[in-house]
Amino acid sequence: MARLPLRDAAQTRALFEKVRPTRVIHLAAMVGGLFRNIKYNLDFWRKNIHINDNVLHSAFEVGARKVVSCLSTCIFPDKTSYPIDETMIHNGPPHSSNFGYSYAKRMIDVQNRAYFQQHGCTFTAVIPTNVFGPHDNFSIEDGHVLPGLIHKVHLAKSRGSALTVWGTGRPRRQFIYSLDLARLFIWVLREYDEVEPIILSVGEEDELSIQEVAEAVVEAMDFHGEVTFDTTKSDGQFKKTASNGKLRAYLPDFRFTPFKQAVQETCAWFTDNYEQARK
Ligand code: GFB
Repeated sequence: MARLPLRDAAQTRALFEKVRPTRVIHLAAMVGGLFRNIKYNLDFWRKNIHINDNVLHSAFEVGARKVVSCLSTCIFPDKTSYPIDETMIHNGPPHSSNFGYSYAKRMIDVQNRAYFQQHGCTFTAVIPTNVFGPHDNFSIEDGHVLPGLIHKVHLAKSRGSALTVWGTGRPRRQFIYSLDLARLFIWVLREYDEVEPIILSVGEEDELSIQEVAEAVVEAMDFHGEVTFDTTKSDGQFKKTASNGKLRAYLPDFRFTPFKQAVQETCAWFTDNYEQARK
């Protein structure tokens, strides 16, 4: 995967001048799981603000017809009613663990509205829940919970040691398989014409506890060792239950890959590609 100099305005502009895209899917970001966010709020804020402004403004300057950027359900207010929907992004402070990332991502929505107001641009954003799948970042320290647990189980199996799940296992999350998310991105790019963002999520009823997620990984990896919980580690936000009502109004028949199947496929990919996997 090529690394592009998107933190630099001139180099980003030069890239867009060269390619002159008519449609842009903007995924570039500094990202990480809970524990990376806790450590680097300043870097998450600065890097993402620079990347987002450079990408959006370069797209505008070369006349791109559409830009679809990527937000996240972790940017929603921490203290809120549930389920959370697209109208609630700016209703209160995000969880303190990832305020740098969250405010930087919220500003994409502000910027999209401003491009529409001043120039009539169709720059929009999607709001996925926790994404996982093949080619993820399986780093234990920096990555998200699902790839982190897959890597930990792999190591526990090879060392004959216990699996340690961080936190209490009680927080709840909705997960989306990266292949499902990719299909939905293409739909948004082609068919979704609102500037208002749209949540891309499985239903509220499909939300899982971290303990249930660990159990799914243990089963998929055929792990028979001990499972412990390190409650000295942060739980992060307890939950961020999102409504997929808007998505369902557009796409009532979209079928998400069943969670256990998606976990199986991701575990198999990691095991088969252990040497090359990002970790
Ligand atoms: O995916 P994750 O790191 O991020 O999940 P968030 C964190 C939850 O999983 C916490 C528990 O409740 C952790 O205590 N957990 C258990 C683990 N074991 C592990 C492990 O081995 N690794 C990790 N990482 N967690 C992120 C945001 O929040 O959500 C980001 O910080 C991002 O900004 C992402 O947007 C989608 O869901 O808590």
